[in-house]
Amino acid sequence: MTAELSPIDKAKYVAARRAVEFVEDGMRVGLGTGSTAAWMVRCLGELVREEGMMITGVATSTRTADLAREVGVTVKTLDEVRWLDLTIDGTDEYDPNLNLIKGGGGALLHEKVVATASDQMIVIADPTKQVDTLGAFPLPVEIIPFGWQTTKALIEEMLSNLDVLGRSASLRLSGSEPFRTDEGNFILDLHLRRIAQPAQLSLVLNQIPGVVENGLFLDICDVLVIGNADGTVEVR
Ligand code: ABF
Repeated sequence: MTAELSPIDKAKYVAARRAVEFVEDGMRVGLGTGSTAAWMVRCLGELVREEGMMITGVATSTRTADLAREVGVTVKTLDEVRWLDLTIDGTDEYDPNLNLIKGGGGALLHEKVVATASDQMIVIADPTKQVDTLGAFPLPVEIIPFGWQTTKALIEEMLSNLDVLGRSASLRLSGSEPFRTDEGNFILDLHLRRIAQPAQLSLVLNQIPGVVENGLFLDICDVLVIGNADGTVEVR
């Protein structure tokens, strides 16, 4: 599976390969979204096809569900499964406390619901995602389409009272149309550059009525698996 991989894909692959070692026969596993998580889904497919493991996956996006079925992993809904043994997902940023920014792929809401419904969350990443302080990656916030410009203005006003360096929000587009999440919502990307107090920001954002959820994953990640292009892996 690793022939002719670029260095970055090699790093993602080895992180995914190491993370699926946490998966045991019969487990219910939350399946993340993104290119790193896609490697993990392919690795799970190998466990099913080559080792006969029984794995039930709950996908965090339609594209992950499609890939999981394609590689032989049984896919069920969260309502069918109710609770998960573990979730394995990628990230856009991680800090030294294993706090994350997620949602660059647009699936943050399902990712947070699934991770929260899991005994354990394992995050797979490469070293390019590491930061000292969260915020260099624009923070995705899922909002309802109704009154989205008002919600955006409220968020920008709220940001002026918080300890962040940048204060602008942009509507994520897909071509010339607003990007739609799997729930039909919009995403605002907040350009903050440095988030000094992520817990406070997360709480304040989620109090705004038009906001559904934000991409700060705080105290949710239990294990971080970092893959390197030379094939080595670090587990924190
Ligand atoms: C998901 O996919 C996200 O929450 C994050 O936005 C993204 C990471 O993608 P990749 O692994 O392709 O960098 O995990």
